[in-house]
Amino acid sequence: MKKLPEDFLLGGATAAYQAEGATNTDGKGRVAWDSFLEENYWYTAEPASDFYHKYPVDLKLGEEYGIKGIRISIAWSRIFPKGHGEANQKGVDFYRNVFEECRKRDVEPFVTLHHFDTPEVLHSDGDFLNRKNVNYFVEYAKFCINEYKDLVKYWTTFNEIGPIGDGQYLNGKFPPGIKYDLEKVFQSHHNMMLAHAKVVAYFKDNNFPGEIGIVHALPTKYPYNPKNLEDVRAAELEDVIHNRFILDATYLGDYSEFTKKAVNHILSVQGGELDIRDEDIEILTYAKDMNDFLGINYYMSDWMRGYEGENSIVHNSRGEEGSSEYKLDGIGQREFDIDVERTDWDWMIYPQGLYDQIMRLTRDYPNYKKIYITENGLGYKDVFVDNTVYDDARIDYIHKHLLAIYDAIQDGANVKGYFLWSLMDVFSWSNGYEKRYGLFYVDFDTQERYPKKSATWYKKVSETKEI
Ligand code: BGP
Repeated sequence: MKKLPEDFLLGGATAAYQAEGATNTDGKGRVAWDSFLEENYWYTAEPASDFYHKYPVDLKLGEEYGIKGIRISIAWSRIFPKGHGEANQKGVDFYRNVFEECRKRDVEPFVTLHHFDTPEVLHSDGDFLNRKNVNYFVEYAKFCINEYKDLVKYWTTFNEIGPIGDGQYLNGKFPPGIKYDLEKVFQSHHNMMLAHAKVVAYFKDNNFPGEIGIVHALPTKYPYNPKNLEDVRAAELEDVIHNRFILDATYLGDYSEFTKKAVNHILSVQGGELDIRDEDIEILTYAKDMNDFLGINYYMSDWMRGYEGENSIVHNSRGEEGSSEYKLDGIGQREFDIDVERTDWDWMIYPQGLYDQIMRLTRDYPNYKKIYITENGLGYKDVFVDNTVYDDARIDYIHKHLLAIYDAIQDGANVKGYFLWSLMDVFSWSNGYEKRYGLFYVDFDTQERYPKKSATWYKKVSETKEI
Protein backbone atom coordinates (compact mmCIF):
# COMPACT_ATOMS: atom_id res chain seq x y z
CA MET A 1 0.00 0.00 0.00
CA LYS A 2 1.36 3.40 -0.99
CA LYS A 3 0.68 6.55 1.00
CA LEU A 4 0.44 10.13 -0.16
CA PRO A 5 1.96 12.75 2.18
CA GLU A 6 -0.09 13.58 5.30
CA ASP A 7 -0.67 17.17 4.18
CA PHE A 8 -1.72 16.17 0.64
CA LEU A 9 -5.10 17.80 0.00
CA LEU A 10 -7.93 15.99 -1.78
CA GLY A 11 -10.65 18.17 -3.17
CA GLY A 12 -13.22 18.61 -5.88
CA ALA A 13 -13.47 21.12 -8.71
CA THR A 14 -16.34 23.17 -10.13
CA ALA A 15 -16.73 26.18 -12.42
CA ALA A 16 -19.33 28.93 -12.13
CA TYR A 17 -20.95 28.59 -15.53
CA GLN A 18 -21.08 24.80 -15.48
CA ALA A 19 -22.43 24.57 -11.95
CA GLU A 20 -24.51 27.59 -10.99
CA GLY A 21 -27.35 27.85 -13.46
CA ALA A 22 -29.32 31.04 -12.61
CA THR A 23 -27.85 32.67 -15.71
CA ASN A 24 -29.89 35.83 -15.40
CA THR A 25 -30.73 35.88 -11.74
CA ASP A 26 -29.99 38.79 -9.38
CA GLY A 27 -28.55 41.03 -12.06
CA LYS A 28 -26.04 38.65 -13.66
CA GLY A 29 -24.83 39.93 -17.01
CA ARG A 30 -24.88 37.78 -20.13
CA VAL A 31 -21.84 35.84 -21.29
CA ALA A 32 -21.02 34.82 -24.85
CA TRP A 33 -21.82 31.21 -24.00
CA ASP A 34 -25.51 32.00 -23.39
CA SER A 35 -26.34 32.49 -27.05
CA PHE A 36 -23.53 30.28 -28.37
CA LEU A 37 -24.98 27.22 -26.64
CA GLU A 38 -28.49 28.08 -27.79
CA GLU A 39 -27.34 28.42 -31.38
CA ASN A 40 -24.82 25.56 -31.63
CA TYR A 41 -25.61 22.85 -29.10
CA TRP A 42 -28.57 20.82 -27.86
CA TYR A 43 -28.47 22.14 -24.26
CA THR A 44 -27.95 25.36 -22.35
CA ALA A 45 -26.49 26.39 -19.00
CA GLU A 46 -29.95 26.09 -17.45
CA PRO A 47 -30.40 24.42 -15.08
CA ALA A 48 -26.75 23.27 -14.78
CA SER A 49 -26.42 21.90 -11.23
CA ASP A 50 -28.25 24.83 -9.65
CA PHE A 51 -25.21 25.48 -7.47
CA TYR A 52 -26.55 29.01 -7.12
CA HIS A 53 -29.12 27.65 -4.70
CA LYS A 54 -27.70 24.22 -3.87
CA TYR A 55 -24.21 25.19 -2.73
CA PRO A 56 -25.02 24.50 0.96
CA VAL A 57 -26.01 20.95 -0.01
CA ASP A 58 -22.87 20.39 -2.08
CA LEU A 59 -20.61 21.75 0.64
CA LYS A 60 -22.32 19.68 3.31
CA LEU A 61 -21.85 16.57 1.18
CA GLY A 62 -18.26 17.66 0.58
CA GLU A 63 -17.64 17.78 4.31
CA GLU A 64 -19.20 14.34 4.76
CA TYR A 65 -17.11 12.82 1.98
CA GLY A 66 -13.68 14.06 3.01
CA ILE A 67 -13.47 16.95 0.55
CA LYS A 68 -10.86 19.30 1.96
CA GLY A 69 -10.79 21.85 -0.85
CA ILE A 70 -13.11 23.06 -3.56
CA ARG A 71 -12.29 24.90 -6.75
CA ILE A 72 -14.92 27.56 -7.31
CA SER A 73 -14.84 30.22 -9.97
CA ILE A 74 -16.37 33.64 -9.70
CA ALA A 75 -18.59 34.60 -12.61
CA TRP A 76 -17.16 37.97 -13.65
CA SER A 77 -20.58 39.03 -15.00
CA ARG A 78 -22.27 38.47 -11.62
CA ILE A 79 -19.92 41.06 -10.10
CA PHE A 80 -19.70 43.38 -13.13
CA PRO A 81 -22.59 42.57 -15.48
CA LYS A 82 -20.95 44.57 -18.26
CA GLY A 83 -17.38 43.67 -17.32
CA HIS A 84 -16.58 46.94 -15.56
CA GLY A 85 -18.28 49.89 -13.92
CA GLU A 86 -20.43 49.58 -10.85
CA ALA A 87 -20.40 46.31 -8.92
CA ASN A 88 -23.62 44.33 -8.61
CA GLN A 89 -24.11 43.94 -4.86
CA LYS A 90 -26.22 40.80 -5.16
CA GLY A 91 -23.44 39.06 -7.07
CA VAL A 92 -20.87 40.21 -4.53
CA ASP A 93 -23.03 38.91 -1.69
CA PHE A 94 -23.59 35.56 -3.37
CA TYR A 95 -19.89 34.67 -3.39
CA ARG A 96 -19.40 35.97 0.14
CA ASN A 97 -22.13 33.59 1.26
CA VAL A 98 -20.55 30.71 -0.66
CA PHE A 99 -17.10 31.33 0.84
CA GLU A 100 -18.56 31.64 4.33
CA GLU A 101 -20.29 28.30 3.83
CA CYS A 102 -16.95 26.80 2.74
CA ARG A 103 -15.40 28.01 5.99
CA LYS A 104 -18.30 26.58 7.98
CA ARG A 105 -17.81 23.19 6.34
CA ASP A 106 -14.02 23.33 6.58
CA VAL A 107 -13.67 23.04 2.81
CA GLU A 108 -10.89 25.36 1.63
CA PRO A 109 -12.02 27.49 -1.32
CA PHE A 110 -9.53 27.74 -4.20
CA VAL A 111 -10.99 30.59 -6.17
CA THR A 112 -10.59 31.11 -9.91
CA LEU A 113 -11.28 34.55 -11.31
CA HIS A 114 -11.94 33.47 -14.88
CA HIS A 115 -13.13 30.07 -16.03
CA PHE A 116 -14.08 30.61 -19.70
CA ASP A 117 -16.86 33.14 -19.00
CA THR A 118 -15.90 36.65 -20.06
CA PRO A 119 -18.91 39.02 -19.93
CA GLU A 120 -20.59 39.18 -23.33
CA VAL A 121 -20.05 42.91 -23.78
CA LEU A 122 -16.28 42.45 -23.57
CA HIS A 123 -16.26 39.12 -25.38
CA SER A 124 -17.94 40.61 -28.42
CA ASP A 125 -15.41 43.43 -28.29
CA GLY A 126 -12.52 41.04 -28.96
CA ASP A 127 -12.29 39.28 -25.61
CA PHE A 128 -8.60 39.09 -24.64
CA LEU A 129 -7.43 39.90 -28.15
CA ASN A 130 -8.43 43.44 -27.25
CA ARG A 131 -5.87 44.88 -24.84
CA LYS A 132 -8.52 47.10 -23.28
CA ASN A 133 -10.10 43.95 -21.89
CA VAL A 134 -6.82 42.89 -20.31
CA ASN A 135 -7.12 45.98 -18.12
CA TYR A 136 -10.79 45.40 -17.37
CA PHE A 137 -9.87 41.93 -16.16
CA VAL A 138 -7.13 43.32 -13.94
CA GLU A 139 -9.59 45.80 -12.38
CA TYR A 140 -12.13 43.06 -11.77
CA ALA A 141 -9.44 40.83 -10.21
CA LYS A 142 -8.31 43.64 -7.89
CA PHE A 143 -11.90 44.19 -6.81
CA CYS A 144 -12.37 40.51 -5.89
CA ILE A 145 -9.03 40.19 -4.12
CA ASN A 146 -9.88 43.18 -1.91
CA GLU A 147 -13.47 42.18 -1.38
CA TYR A 148 -12.84 38.60 -0.27
CA LYS A 149 -9.38 38.79 1.27
CA ASP A 150 -10.77 37.81 4.68
CA LEU A 151 -12.23 34.57 3.32
CA VAL A 152 -10.08 33.42 0.41
CA LYS A 153 -6.47 32.26 0.74
CA TYR A 154 -5.91 30.66 -2.66
CA TRP A 155 -6.40 32.64 -5.85
CA THR A 156 -6.14 31.52 -9.44
CA THR A 157 -6.25 34.12 -12.18
CA PHE A 158 -7.23 31.97 -15.15
CA ASN A 159 -8.40 28.47 -15.77
CA GLU A 160 -6.82 27.04 -18.91
CA ILE A 161 -5.59 29.83 -21.12
CA GLY A 162 -4.58 27.07 -23.57
CA PRO A 163 -8.01 25.52 -24.19
CA ILE A 164 -9.57 28.99 -24.31
CA GLY A 165 -7.37 29.89 -27.28
CA ASP A 166 -7.96 26.48 -28.84
CA GLY A 167 -11.71 26.47 -28.29
CA GLN A 168 -12.24 30.03 -29.45
CA TYR A 169 -9.87 30.19 -32.41
CA LEU A 170 -8.56 26.74 -33.36
CA ASN A 171 -11.29 24.14 -33.13
CA GLY A 172 -14.18 26.58 -32.87
CA LYS A 173 -16.08 24.74 -30.16
CA PHE A 174 -16.11 27.79 -27.84
CA PRO A 175 -17.57 31.20 -28.73
CA PRO A 176 -16.93 32.95 -31.09
CA GLY A 177 -16.43 29.64 -32.94
CA ILE A 178 -13.48 30.60 -35.15
CA LYS A 179 -11.38 27.78 -36.65
CA TYR A 180 -7.73 27.42 -37.66
CA ASP A 181 -6.60 30.93 -36.72
CA LEU A 182 -3.25 30.28 -35.06
CA GLU A 183 -2.42 33.96 -34.87
CA LYS A 184 -5.42 34.53 -32.62
CA VAL A 185 -4.58 31.43 -30.58
CA PHE A 186 -1.11 32.68 -29.68
CA GLN A 187 -2.19 36.31 -29.29
CA SER A 188 -4.95 35.30 -26.91
CA HIS A 189 -2.48 33.15 -24.92
CA HIS A 190 -0.04 36.03 -24.73
CA ASN A 191 -2.54 38.71 -23.76
CA MET A 192 -4.09 36.52 -21.09
CA MET A 193 -0.65 35.74 -19.67
CA LEU A 194 -0.06 39.47 -19.54
CA ALA A 195 -3.29 39.93 -17.58
CA HIS A 196 -2.20 37.11 -15.26
CA ALA A 197 1.20 38.69 -14.65
CA LYS A 198 -0.34 42.07 -13.86
CA VAL A 199 -2.67 40.56 -11.28
CA VAL A 200 0.09 38.46 -9.70
CA ALA A 201 2.33 41.52 -9.43
CA TYR A 202 -0.49 43.50 -7.80
CA PHE A 203 -1.18 40.71 -5.32
CA LYS A 204 2.46 40.30 -4.33
CA ASP A 205 3.44 43.97 -4.34
CA ASN A 206 0.61 44.68 -1.94
CA ASN A 207 1.32 41.71 0.33
CA PHE A 208 -2.16 40.27 0.30
CA PRO A 209 -2.53 37.27 2.59
CA GLY A 210 -2.60 33.89 0.89
CA GLU A 211 -1.33 32.57 -2.39
CA ILE A 212 -1.82 33.19 -6.07
CA GLY A 213 -1.21 31.08 -9.14
CA ILE A 214 -2.59 29.98 -12.48
CA VAL A 215 -4.17 26.80 -13.83
CA HIS A 216 -2.86 25.40 -17.09
CA ALA A 217 -4.20 22.36 -18.94
CA LEU A 218 -1.11 20.39 -19.92
CA PRO A 219 -1.79 17.44 -22.21
CA THR A 220 1.41 15.54 -22.88
CA LYS A 221 2.45 15.17 -26.52
CA TYR A 222 4.35 12.13 -27.74
CA PRO A 223 5.62 11.28 -31.21
CA TYR A 224 3.67 8.37 -32.66
CA ASN A 225 6.95 6.89 -33.83
CA PRO A 226 9.83 8.26 -31.75
CA LYS A 227 12.26 7.22 -34.48
CA ASN A 228 10.50 9.28 -37.13
CA LEU A 229 11.78 12.87 -37.15
CA GLU A 230 8.54 14.25 -38.58
CA ASP A 231 6.57 12.72 -35.75
CA VAL A 232 9.03 14.07 -33.21
CA ARG A 233 8.70 17.53 -34.75
CA ALA A 234 4.90 17.31 -34.74
CA ALA A 235 4.90 16.47 -31.03
CA GLU A 236 7.21 19.41 -30.32
CA LEU A 237 5.07 21.86 -32.28
CA GLU A 238 1.87 20.66 -30.62
CA ASP A 239 3.57 20.97 -27.27
CA VAL A 240 4.49 24.59 -28.05
CA ILE A 241 0.91 25.47 -29.01
CA HIS A 242 -0.72 23.89 -25.99
CA ASN A 243 1.92 23.89 -23.26
CA ARG A 244 5.29 25.43 -23.82
CA PHE A 245 4.25 28.91 -24.98
CA ILE A 246 2.21 29.56 -21.83
CA LEU A 247 4.68 27.83 -19.50
CA ASP A 248 7.47 30.02 -20.89
CA ALA A 249 5.34 33.10 -20.29
CA THR A 250 4.56 31.95 -16.75
CA TYR A 251 8.01 30.91 -15.57
CA LEU A 252 10.59 32.36 -17.96
CA GLY A 253 8.85 35.71 -18.33
CA ASP A 254 9.73 35.54 -22.02
CA TYR A 255 9.59 33.04 -24.86
CA SER A 256 12.64 30.81 -25.32
CA GLU A 257 14.43 30.74 -28.67
CA PHE A 258 13.03 27.25 -29.25
CA THR A 259 9.49 28.45 -28.65
CA LYS A 260 9.90 31.55 -30.83
CA LYS A 261 11.24 29.48 -33.72
CA ALA A 262 8.40 27.01 -33.44
CA VAL A 263 5.80 29.80 -33.36
CA ASN A 264 7.42 31.49 -36.36
CA HIS A 265 7.32 28.23 -38.27
CA ILE A 266 3.66 27.65 -37.37
CA LEU A 267 2.65 31.16 -38.39
CA SER A 268 4.69 30.97 -41.58
CA VAL A 269 2.58 27.99 -42.64
CA GLN A 270 -0.76 28.95 -41.10
CA GLY A 271 -0.43 32.72 -41.52
CA GLY A 272 -0.34 35.53 -38.99
CA GLU A 273 1.87 37.80 -36.98
CA LEU A 274 1.99 38.48 -33.24
CA ASP A 275 1.94 41.73 -31.32
CA ILE A 276 4.40 41.12 -28.48
CA ARG A 277 5.84 44.32 -27.06
CA ASP A 278 8.95 44.99 -25.00
CA GLU A 279 6.84 46.33 -22.16
CA ASP A 280 4.84 43.06 -22.16
CA ILE A 281 8.01 41.09 -21.64
CA GLU A 282 9.02 43.41 -18.81
CA ILE A 283 5.74 42.67 -17.04
CA LEU A 284 5.99 38.92 -17.61
CA THR A 285 9.57 38.95 -16.36
CA TYR A 286 8.63 40.94 -13.27
CA ALA A 287 6.02 38.33 -12.28
CA LYS A 288 7.74 35.10 -13.28
CA ASP A 289 9.03 34.21 -9.81
CA MET A 290 5.95 35.40 -7.97
CA ASN A 291 3.62 32.49 -8.74
CA ASP A 292 2.97 30.62 -5.51
CA PHE A 293 1.62 27.57 -7.28
CA LEU A 294 0.82 26.09 -10.64
CA GLY A 295 -2.42 24.23 -11.11
CA ILE A 296 -2.14 21.44 -13.65
CA ASN A 297 -5.28 20.13 -15.31
CA TYR A 298 -4.51 16.80 -16.89
CA TYR A 299 -6.91 14.48 -18.67
CA MET A 300 -5.07 12.99 -21.63
CA SER A 301 -2.01 12.66 -23.79
CA ASP A 302 -1.80 12.75 -27.58
CA TRP A 303 0.31 10.88 -30.10
CA MET A 304 1.44 12.96 -33.05
CA ARG A 305 2.47 12.30 -36.65
CA GLY A 306 3.81 14.76 -39.17
CA TYR A 307 1.14 16.21 -41.47
CA GLU A 308 0.94 18.44 -44.49
CA GLY A 309 -2.43 19.07 -46.08
CA GLU A 310 -5.69 20.77 -45.33
CA ASN A 311 -6.55 21.70 -41.76
CA SER A 312 -9.31 19.52 -40.39
CA ILE A 313 -10.54 19.26 -36.81
CA VAL A 314 -13.67 17.28 -36.04
CA HIS A 315 -14.89 17.49 -32.47
CA ASN A 316 -16.56 14.40 -31.04
CA SER A 317 -19.14 16.09 -28.83
CA ARG A 318 -21.65 13.23 -28.60
CA GLY A 319 -19.28 10.63 -27.22
CA GLU A 320 -19.13 8.53 -30.39
CA GLU A 321 -15.81 6.80 -29.96
CA GLY A 322 -13.57 7.09 -33.00
CA SER A 323 -15.24 10.14 -34.54
CA SER A 324 -12.50 12.67 -33.70
CA GLU A 325 -10.11 14.13 -36.20
CA TYR A 326 -7.23 16.57 -35.72
CA LYS A 327 -4.95 17.56 -38.60
CA LEU A 328 -3.05 20.83 -38.91
CA ASP A 329 -0.98 21.74 -41.92
CA GLY A 330 2.74 21.99 -41.17
CA ILE A 331 2.12 21.07 -37.54
CA GLY A 332 0.88 17.50 -37.30
CA GLN A 333 -2.02 15.14 -36.83
CA ARG A 334 -3.21 13.23 -33.82
CA GLU A 335 -3.20 9.47 -34.12
CA PHE A 336 -6.05 7.87 -32.20
CA ASP A 337 -5.54 4.30 -33.29
CA ILE A 338 -2.99 3.26 -30.72
CA ASP A 339 -2.81 0.73 -27.95
CA VAL A 340 -4.03 3.06 -25.20
CA GLU A 341 -7.44 3.08 -23.55
CA ARG A 342 -9.67 6.00 -24.41
CA THR A 343 -12.98 7.49 -23.35
CA ASP A 344 -16.06 7.61 -25.58
CA TRP A 345 -14.98 11.16 -26.41
CA ASP A 346 -11.57 9.91 -27.67
CA TRP A 347 -9.57 11.24 -24.74
CA MET A 348 -6.59 8.93 -24.41
CA ILE A 349 -6.25 7.68 -20.82
CA TYR A 350 -2.57 7.72 -19.95
CA PRO A 351 -1.53 8.35 -16.30
CA GLN A 352 2.13 8.12 -17.28
CA GLY A 353 1.54 11.33 -19.23
CA LEU A 354 0.72 13.10 -15.96
CA TYR A 355 3.93 11.86 -14.40
CA ASP A 356 5.93 12.95 -17.45
CA GLN A 357 4.29 16.37 -17.50
CA ILE A 358 4.96 17.01 -13.81
CA MET A 359 8.59 15.95 -14.18
CA ARG A 360 8.99 18.09 -17.28
CA LEU A 361 7.81 21.10 -15.30
CA THR A 362 10.28 20.49 -12.48
CA ARG A 363 13.09 20.04 -15.00
CA ASP A 364 12.39 22.86 -17.46
CA TYR A 365 10.93 25.44 -15.06
CA PRO A 366 12.80 24.91 -11.78
CA ASN A 367 11.52 28.22 -10.38
CA TYR A 368 8.04 26.69 -9.96
CA LYS A 369 7.23 26.53 -6.24
CA LYS A 370 4.50 23.97 -5.93
CA ILE A 371 1.92 22.14 -7.94
CA TYR A 372 -1.70 21.26 -7.39
CA ILE A 373 -3.38 18.91 -9.78
CA THR A 374 -6.40 21.15 -10.19
CA GLU A 375 -8.39 18.91 -12.53
CA ASN A 376 -8.36 15.27 -13.52
CA GLY A 377 -11.25 12.87 -13.87
CA LEU A 378 -13.21 10.56 -16.07
CA GLY A 379 -16.01 11.76 -18.33
CA TYR A 380 -18.43 8.87 -18.51
CA LYS A 381 -21.97 7.94 -19.49
CA ASP A 382 -22.87 7.05 -15.91
CA VAL A 383 -25.60 4.49 -15.27
CA PHE A 384 -27.84 5.43 -12.35
CA VAL A 385 -29.18 2.39 -10.43
CA ASP A 386 -30.14 1.82 -6.78
CA ASN A 387 -29.90 5.59 -6.25
CA THR A 388 -26.21 5.53 -7.03
CA VAL A 389 -23.64 4.89 -9.76
CA TYR A 390 -21.24 1.94 -9.55
CA ASP A 391 -18.46 3.85 -11.22
CA ASP A 392 -15.56 1.43 -10.88
CA ALA A 393 -14.02 2.78 -14.08
CA ARG A 394 -13.81 6.23 -12.46
CA ILE A 395 -12.24 4.81 -9.30
CA ASP A 396 -9.68 3.00 -11.42
CA TYR A 397 -8.95 6.17 -13.39
CA ILE A 398 -8.43 8.30 -10.28
CA HIS A 399 -6.40 5.60 -8.57
CA LYS A 400 -3.98 5.28 -11.47
CA HIS A 401 -3.50 9.03 -11.68
CA LEU A 402 -2.90 9.30 -7.93
CA LEU A 403 -0.25 6.61 -8.28
CA ALA A 404 1.44 8.66 -11.02
CA ILE A 405 1.39 11.68 -8.70
CA TYR A 406 2.82 9.57 -5.91
CA ASP A 407 5.70 8.54 -8.17
CA ALA A 408 6.35 12.15 -9.15
CA ILE A 409 6.49 13.15 -5.47
CA GLN A 410 8.90 10.30 -4.80
CA ASP A 411 11.05 11.63 -7.62
CA GLY A 412 11.23 15.08 -6.09
CA ALA A 413 8.23 17.00 -7.44
CA ASN A 414 6.43 19.27 -4.96
CA VAL A 415 2.80 18.30 -5.54
CA LYS A 416 0.50 19.38 -2.72
CA GLY A 417 -2.96 18.28 -3.71
CA TYR A 418 -5.47 16.88 -6.16
CA PHE A 419 -8.88 18.21 -7.17
CA LEU A 420 -11.16 15.80 -8.90
CA TRP A 421 -13.13 17.16 -11.81
CA SER A 422 -15.85 17.39 -10.80
CA LEU A 423 -17.26 17.56 -7.28
CA MET A 424 -20.85 16.98 -8.37
CA ASP A 425 -21.98 16.36 -11.93
CA VAL A 426 -21.97 19.51 -14.04
CA PHE A 427 -22.60 19.91 -17.74
CA SER A 428 -19.68 19.82 -20.16
CA TRP A 429 -19.04 22.96 -22.24
CA SER A 430 -19.11 21.27 -25.61
CA ASN A 431 -20.50 17.84 -24.73
CA GLY A 432 -23.61 18.55 -22.71
CA TYR A 433 -25.15 16.92 -19.68
CA GLU A 434 -24.46 13.37 -20.89
CA LYS A 435 -20.75 13.53 -20.06
CA ARG A 436 -20.60 13.18 -16.30
CA TYR A 437 -17.57 13.44 -14.03
CA GLY A 438 -18.91 14.01 -10.51
CA LEU A 439 -18.48 12.25 -7.20
CA PHE A 440 -22.12 13.13 -6.58
CA TYR A 441 -24.66 12.19 -9.21
CA VAL A 442 -27.02 15.03 -10.03
CA ASP A 443 -30.53 14.37 -11.22
CA PHE A 444 -30.83 17.47 -13.40
CA ASP A 445 -34.66 17.36 -13.26
CA THR A 446 -35.00 17.37 -9.49
CA GLN A 447 -31.51 18.66 -8.58
CA GLU A 448 -31.16 15.88 -6.00
CA ARG A 449 -27.62 14.68 -5.30
CA TYR A 450 -26.66 10.99 -4.90
CA PRO A 451 -23.11 10.02 -3.86
CA LYS A 452 -21.56 7.56 -6.31
CA LYS A 453 -19.42 4.58 -5.34
CA SER A 454 -16.36 6.73 -6.14
CA ALA A 455 -17.39 9.21 -3.42
CA THR A 456 -17.06 6.58 -0.71
CA TRP A 457 -13.75 5.41 -2.13
CA TYR A 458 -12.44 8.98 -2.41
CA LYS A 459 -13.40 9.76 1.19
CA LYS A 460 -11.25 6.90 2.39
CA VAL A 461 -8.29 8.08 0.34
CA SER A 462 -8.72 11.60 1.68
CA GLU A 463 -8.78 10.36 5.26
CA THR A 464 -6.04 7.73 5.09
CA LYS A 465 -3.95 9.00 2.15
CA GLU A 466 -3.57 5.35 1.21
CA ILE A 467 -3.72 4.50 -2.47
C1 BGP B 1 -11.47 21.42 -18.51
C2 BGP B 1 -12.31 22.55 -17.97
C3 BGP B 1 -13.49 22.12 -17.18
C4 BGP B 1 -14.14 20.85 -17.66
C5 BGP B 1 -13.14 19.77 -18.01
C6 BGP B 1 -13.73 18.56 -18.68
O1 BGP B 1 -10.93 21.82 -19.71
O2 BGP B 1 -11.52 23.38 -17.15
O3 BGP B 1 -14.34 23.22 -17.09
O4 BGP B 1 -15.10 21.08 -18.59
O5 BGP B 1 -12.12 20.26 -18.83
O6 BGP B 1 -13.87 18.82 -20.03
P1 BGP B 1 -15.15 18.43 -20.86
O7 BGP B 1 -16.27 19.07 -20.14
O8 BGP B 1 -14.94 18.99 -22.23
O9 BGP B 1 -15.22 16.96 -20.87
